Amino acid sequence: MTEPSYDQYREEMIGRANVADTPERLAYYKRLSALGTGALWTVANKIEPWEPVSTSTPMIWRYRDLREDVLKALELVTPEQAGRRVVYLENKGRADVVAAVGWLYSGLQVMAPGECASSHRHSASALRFIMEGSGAFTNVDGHKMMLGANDFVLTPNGTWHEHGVAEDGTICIWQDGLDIPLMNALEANFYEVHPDLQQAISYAVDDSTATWAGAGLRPAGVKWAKPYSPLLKYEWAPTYEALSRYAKVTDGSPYDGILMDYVNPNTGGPVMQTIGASMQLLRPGERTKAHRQTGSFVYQCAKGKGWSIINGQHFDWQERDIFVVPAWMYHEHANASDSSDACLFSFHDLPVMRALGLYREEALGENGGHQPIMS
Ligand code: 1HN
Repeated sequence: MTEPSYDQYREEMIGRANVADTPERLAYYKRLSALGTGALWTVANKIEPWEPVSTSTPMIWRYRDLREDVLKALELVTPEQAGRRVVYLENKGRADVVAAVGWLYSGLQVMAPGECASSHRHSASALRFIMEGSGAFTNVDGHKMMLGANDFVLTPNGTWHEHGVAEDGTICIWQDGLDIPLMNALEANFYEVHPDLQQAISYAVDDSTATWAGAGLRPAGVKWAKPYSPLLKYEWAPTYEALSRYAKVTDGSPYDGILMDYVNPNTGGPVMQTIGASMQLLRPGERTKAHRQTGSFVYQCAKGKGWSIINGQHFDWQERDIFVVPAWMYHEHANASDSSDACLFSFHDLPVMRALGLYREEALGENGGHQPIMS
């Protein structure tokens, strides 16, 4: 067995640890280790990097590569056996915590007509982005919702939820997004199966969208005290219309084109406490400038085609492809079409960054310099 060496972390700079290994020091480190301790200067530079060093890798999962094997799961397991019939996305650098990027989990769930998975709840906050099929539904705390392609749905932490597909529907595939890795890192993750397996439908179908998605209107006298959005389903048609209308009156962001956040209509803030989500539109031929942020992002192309450059790597994407941007990596997006829009759905952990006072954003300057962006 080779002896450990700490020389690799040395830095030739005042204020940083710079201690060479000597036989006497190595023997000392060994004694400390046997006592369940260590010399901070051997690890200080590693645990205090100058800036965030993500262990996640920029990655893309192309739908045309995955779809057949997602459908194959229908033959291999029932929702009863599997609990959730899902193919999850594993980041090369995050396999140990089952993350797609950073502290975010993502997977593709498939259900056939007439199937319904059992109701449960957990500390993790969750969302769905519907990819294909008709007749999918979800029931969140008794609020049943019918789901169509590109609809965005919340199942906030602590809410009972179950999903299924109506008898007269078609095979449905949707993307799940959760903060499970974060909940496990915080050692705060609980899970419960609903005592009745299937929960009752307690409200009119789609009542949450009917109540809270009014264009700039709020239902008078309706109180909402929970820490997440009372609007649980954000439909695609009004989302795309909002982006298209906004695009007519703004230049948009140099880094993101026409970017709109899904919001909690009760507060104007993010949809859930730990996960935020956005939809952005890149106009025909649009190419954005590079920026980077603290926080991790999972993108899904909802419309059109284009490419992104993430940490210097080029990724071509088209409808339904999913790709990730790890924390503090420069990224820029481009619409590959000169005649139609491209839309990117994304979810991220910026609410966590902001709540903890950790949010930062920086632009890559023309000359390669870095410029902080205040927001
Ligand atoms: C979950 O509850 C769902 O509700 C999907 O469909 C994926 C992955 C890990 C933990 C809980 C769902 C999940 C999940």
